[in-house]
Amino acid sequence: PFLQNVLSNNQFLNGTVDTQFIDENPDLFNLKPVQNRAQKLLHYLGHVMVNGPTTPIPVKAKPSPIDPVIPPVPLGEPPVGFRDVLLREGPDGFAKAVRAHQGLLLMDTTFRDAHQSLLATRVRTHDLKRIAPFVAHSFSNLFSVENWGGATFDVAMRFLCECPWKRLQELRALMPNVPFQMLLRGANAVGYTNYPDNAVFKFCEVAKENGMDIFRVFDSLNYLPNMLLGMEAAGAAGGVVEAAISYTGDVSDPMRQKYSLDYYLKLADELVKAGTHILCIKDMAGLLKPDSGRLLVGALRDRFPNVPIHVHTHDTAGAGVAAMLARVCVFVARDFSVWSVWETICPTMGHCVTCRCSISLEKVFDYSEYWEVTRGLYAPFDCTATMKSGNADVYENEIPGGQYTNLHFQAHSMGLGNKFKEVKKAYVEANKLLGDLIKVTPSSKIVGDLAQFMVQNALTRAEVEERADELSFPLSVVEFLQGHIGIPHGGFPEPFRSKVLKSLPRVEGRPGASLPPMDFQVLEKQLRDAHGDEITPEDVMSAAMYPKVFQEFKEFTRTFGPVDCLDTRLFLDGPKIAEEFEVELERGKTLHIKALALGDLNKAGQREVFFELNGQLRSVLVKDTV
Ligand code: 3PY
Ligand code: ZN
Repeated sequence: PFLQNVLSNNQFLNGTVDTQFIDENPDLFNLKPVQNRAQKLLHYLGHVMVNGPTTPIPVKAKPSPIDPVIPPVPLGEPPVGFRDVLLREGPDGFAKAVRAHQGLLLMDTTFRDAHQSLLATRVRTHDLKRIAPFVAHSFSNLFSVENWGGATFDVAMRFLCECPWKRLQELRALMPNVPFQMLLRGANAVGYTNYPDNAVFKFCEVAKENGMDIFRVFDSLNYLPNMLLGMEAAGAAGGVVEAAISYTGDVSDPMRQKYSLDYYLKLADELVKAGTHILCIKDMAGLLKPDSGRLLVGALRDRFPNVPIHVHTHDTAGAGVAAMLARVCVFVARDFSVWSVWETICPTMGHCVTCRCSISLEKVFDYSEYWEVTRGLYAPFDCTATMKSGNADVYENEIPGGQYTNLHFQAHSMGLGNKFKEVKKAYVEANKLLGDLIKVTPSSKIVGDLAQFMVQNALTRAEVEERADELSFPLSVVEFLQGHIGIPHGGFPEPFRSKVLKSLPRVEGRPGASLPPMDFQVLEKQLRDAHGDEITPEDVMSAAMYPKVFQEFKEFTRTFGPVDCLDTRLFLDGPKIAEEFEVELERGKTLHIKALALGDLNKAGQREVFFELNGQLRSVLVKDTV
């Protein structure tokens, strides 16, 4: 359907209206905002046609021209799923039901961790929404869909120019039956550093109100006080608390004593004592080999017979599936995505479904097909463009899945593709310098920053140690040593820390405890003054987490309108000349657009871009910055 407004309404055009017409058809008079939004979108498309994508593109590849096919979805409501148990019986009852479940339960990570690891977190709400009803209908017995948190919050606003909260709301409406799961970085919420406690609490509260169910809470140093804070915040919001122990080292290697079986079991004791509903082993780098997994998960199962155990792993070295299958008999819930082969994500759903679990393999084929083709749309971000094989060197460098591909991109974009090996070696050395850390966001970024610093300045570990008091280290490294993200297991490395910090202040204990609370009323007022009265409680939380990114996102939307309604190919690449397409602004409000021509460069360095919008000629002037 074309855009419906009063000027295209037959009754109005025939003059057969009475005085109640306006009252009965208010939508038809909603002219300006629609036209305004339409004009802004033309401006965006014109901008992309002239200057290329607004989002940074790591790989010189175009989105695939093939459109994904959405598998058929039956009419009516989706079948009842595990969310029903949660809504009826609350988090405790849900946890009991999960533990009592015979057979495997799966969490699908495709909507979050998989594309965070493989496609630089770039999958847009548009493509998630298209497949969401299929997931709700076909995989109603999933333990959960992980679709939020981690890096998605930041990237949605920063690079996709869309609102992360709207993603959550829209997916919730389309998948009412499957529990949603998010990744909460403990006291770092969805950011890279500790926030004031009340910001973490408020964040969880708003997330729960918007439809989040299960909060996987971790801390990048496994620092217990930070984990407890995140767990408390998720629990107070009414969420299911899934405390996650970040796994590093190798529990079956007697030479790796720092992160031994005993270390993990003691930490698990604390988390269970604190009342976690579910206990997770978060193997973010894919280090859990079959034997180590059997040992660790088996020990946890024996120790906590009433607590559901959830295992998350990655497949960087290619052993993820083997490791998962080796543990089929010992654990309850596991994470999968549809993408795998040798990549840095979780093992494929298909592999697992062939084991004991009640998911239809036929449906998994359809699902994989959709994502395989959709993945082609994100070719400019696909790690396989530069990374051609998996690598068991991850057992040595312990780089988490998302960071592995990220560092690879970075090395390539700096023309240092052949230096990736060097960066990974430096990463190992940087980790030793910092005292052998758990490495996951944000501690992994700190190790990565130090590694790059070492490569750029051609420094060995011995040289860094020796010259620690005179080198200018990356800020993230200095702040880590100051104690801004908590205290690592075994304490800070000395004398390295003292040499770097000299007289700089040190944070004592849990950082959030000494941060002043955030004043949300003041923040809301500032946002209203800057952006008008349409600021929502969700916007306030976006600004609390990422003030600058939020401001830029609002400014972008003011200029370019709601770009989240464009197809991904149009969003990234713009239309070709003579291409015709439709854009659904909202239900029932569809724009019909045709790209007509690109004008010559004028004296002011601009080009006029011509479109047809719902049959009318329109043009926009765009500064050519290329
Ligand atoms: C994140 O924090 O975003 C992660 O995915 C950690 O594994
Ligand atoms: Zn992960």
